[in-house]
Amino acid sequence: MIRDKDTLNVLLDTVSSYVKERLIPNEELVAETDEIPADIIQEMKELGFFGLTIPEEYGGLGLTTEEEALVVMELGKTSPSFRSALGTNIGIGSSGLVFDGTEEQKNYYLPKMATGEVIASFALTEPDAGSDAASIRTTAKREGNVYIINGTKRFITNAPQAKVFTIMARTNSEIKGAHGISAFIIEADTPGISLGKLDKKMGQKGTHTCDVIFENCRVPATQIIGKEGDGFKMAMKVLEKGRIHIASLCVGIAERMLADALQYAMSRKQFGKPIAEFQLVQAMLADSKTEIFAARSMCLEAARHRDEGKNVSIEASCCKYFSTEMCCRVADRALQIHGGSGYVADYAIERFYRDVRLFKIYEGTSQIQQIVIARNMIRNAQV
Ligand code: COS
Repeated sequence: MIRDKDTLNVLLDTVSSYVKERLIPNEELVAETDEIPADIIQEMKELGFFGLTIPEEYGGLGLTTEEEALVVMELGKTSPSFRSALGTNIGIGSSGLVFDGTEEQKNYYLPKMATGEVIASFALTEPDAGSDAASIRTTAKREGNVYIINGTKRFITNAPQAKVFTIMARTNSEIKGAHGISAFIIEADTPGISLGKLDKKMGQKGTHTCDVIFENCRVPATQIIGKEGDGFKMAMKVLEKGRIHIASLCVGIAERMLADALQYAMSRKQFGKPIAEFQLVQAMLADSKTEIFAARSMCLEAARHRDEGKNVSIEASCCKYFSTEMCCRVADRALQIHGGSGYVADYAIERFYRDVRLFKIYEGTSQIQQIVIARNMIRNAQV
C-alpha cells in the first residue's frame, strides 16, 4: 500500500540521489577497508534511513511493506553493505518488538533504533541450528525476576556494532521444538555477553558478522518479547517480512548489475562492433531484464497483500526463493558479458558476484523457502 504517492516519490528520489552521489562513489573504499566510513553512517542516520519502517509514533517513517520494498529496491543499486548497516534496525532487529513488544519496550527501544543511536541485531542461528531453527540450544532459565541465558549465536549480522540483540532462547528444556522457545531483547553490555572474532566472509565487505556468546548472562524478566513459548513464532513472523525485504533488495542489485552489463556491452567492441549487437549477448540481457521484471512484480504484489493483512507465508517465500536465485543468475550473466574484465576487480561486477551469493543462504536458504511453500500448499489443500 502506498499511502501518499508524492511523499513516497520525494523519499525515493532522496534515496536514489544519495545512492548515486555518495554510496556508489564509496563502494570500492568500503570493499578495500571492510568498513563503511563513519560520515556515511552519520548521514544515513540523519536522512532517517535507520527508521524507515519503524512506526511513526516511535520516531520512524512507518513505511508500509510496499513502500519499504520500493525504497529497498533503490538502496539495492549499490554495494549491499550500505543496506546491511541499517538493515537490522529496519528489519529483523526491530520487527519482533514492533510485532510483539510491550508498550514500555517499544517506547524505550524503537525511537533509539529509528535514529540509529542503537543498532539492533537478530540472534537466532547457532553452531548446530541453522535451517532447523526450532532446534536451538541456547537456554534462558528463569530464576525469580531474571532469566539466565547460556549459549552461542552464530553469524550474527552487525553484532560488533549492536547495542541490543533480539535473541531466541529455550525457556522450557522439556519442550524440544518450537514451543519451548522465547524471544528476548537484551542489551549488548549486559555482563556475560562476549563476541567471537569477525567472520572472514566471501563478500559483503563492510558488513560484519560474528558469534555472540552468552555465559550466565542475567537478564531482567521484563526483557522477554511476547509470551513465554511464543518466541519461535515471533522469529518466523520477523523472517517472513524479512524475506520480502531481501527479495526486493535483490531486485535493486540485479537492476544495477544489468545496467553495468548493458553499458559494458554497448561500449566493448569485438569483431568490429559493440558486443551488445550480438544476439547471444542480447539473449543474456533480455533474460536478465525479464527475470528482474518478474521478481519486481512478485515483490510488490506480495508486499501489497501483506499490507492488506493477507497471509503471505507462501508469497514471501516465493519472492525470496525466486528473487535471490534470479539475482545470482543475473550476476553470472553480467559477469559473462564483461568477459575477462568481469573476473578482475576493475569492474564492480567482480564484487557483486561474490556479494550476492549470500542472498540464497541467509534469512532462510532457497531449500527452506521451497519447504515453506510446499508445506503451506499441502496445509491449505487439506482445509
Ligand atoms: N508466522 C507465524 N507462525 C509461524 C510461521 C509464520 N510465518 N511459520 C511457522 N509458524 C508457527 C507454526 O504455525 C507452528 O506453530 P503451531 O505448532 O502452533 O502450529 C510453529 O511456528 C512451528 O512451525 P513448524 O512446525 O513449521 O516448524 P519447523 O521446526 O518444522 O520449522 C522452518 C519450520 C523450517 C520453516 C523454520 O525452521 C525455518 O524457517 N528455518 C529457517 C530459519 C532461517 O530462516 N534462518 C535464517 C537465519 S536468521 S537471519
